[in-house]
Amino acid sequence: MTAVKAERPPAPMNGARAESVPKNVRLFTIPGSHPGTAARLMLEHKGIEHKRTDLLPVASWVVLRALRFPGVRVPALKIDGRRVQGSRQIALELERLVPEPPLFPADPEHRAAVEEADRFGDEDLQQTVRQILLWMLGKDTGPFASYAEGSKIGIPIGLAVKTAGPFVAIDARSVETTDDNVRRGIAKLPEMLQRIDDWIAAGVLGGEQLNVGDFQVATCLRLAMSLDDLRPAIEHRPAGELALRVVPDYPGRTPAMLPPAWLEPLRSGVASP
Ligand SMILES: N[C@@H](CCC(=O)N[C@@H](CS)C(=O)NCC(=O)O)C(=O)O
Repeated sequence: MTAVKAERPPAPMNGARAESVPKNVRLFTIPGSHPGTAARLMLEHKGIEHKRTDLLPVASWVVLRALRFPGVRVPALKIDGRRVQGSRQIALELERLVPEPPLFPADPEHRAAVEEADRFGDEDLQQTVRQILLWMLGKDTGPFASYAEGSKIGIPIGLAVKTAGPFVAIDARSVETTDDNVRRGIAKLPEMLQRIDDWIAAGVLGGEQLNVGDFQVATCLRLAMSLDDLRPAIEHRPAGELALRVVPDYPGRTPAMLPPAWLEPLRSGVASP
């Protein structure tokens, strides 16, 4: 576990809000974690200066328990002494502590739609992309190094990659990464991408003012776009454009290795540039 440099908020805070802005904030994440990236972007959106600790998969379970977090998953946030875990819970807590700029729209109908996009990202899309990545890392841990770019994990990255096999296997099992689930997840992607495109067309996502749904969904898409097998089906459609807008830089790249038959359902879903 190694602390990395403090993340700088993008914009200065006005005097009125500065009083209530949390001061002692640390985000615990894992290199390449999509909800971890969502939590970081939400902190930046709120202008909350924070430090970040990058943990290695599975080793993170022990560290988070030792730090008295209730669960073992990242993102986990220590914020002025409180412990908040999970990307959706973190969003709600940030909104409570620092209401402006908002993560949730004020209009109730708009808010309900954004909350549904947030739920969809957290419960459906996140898991689908996680299982696909872990399946691929199970075949070859080499690409893990690229996701750790810019992270400080406390041991040389080459060593982490060499010893990653059993950890990836445990992690993959913990989220039910099986051939069947991965194949089914890929088959569901065209419908999921269409749902995101529809939200963008309806102004639920991709508006001028980014919201919690944008952060939740775009980070999943960016992780999916780091997979050479999936990127062509995403990058040229509104969902892909949103992902690049919300998360211009996302480390990591995994070469194509999924069985071509599993990718068949994506063929018809490839939007023309
Ligand atoms: N839906 C949860 C998911 C949390 C989750 O599963 N995080 C993964 C990283 S993306 C994790 O902690 N994995 C533990 C590990 O890899 O050891 C959220 O958004 O907070």
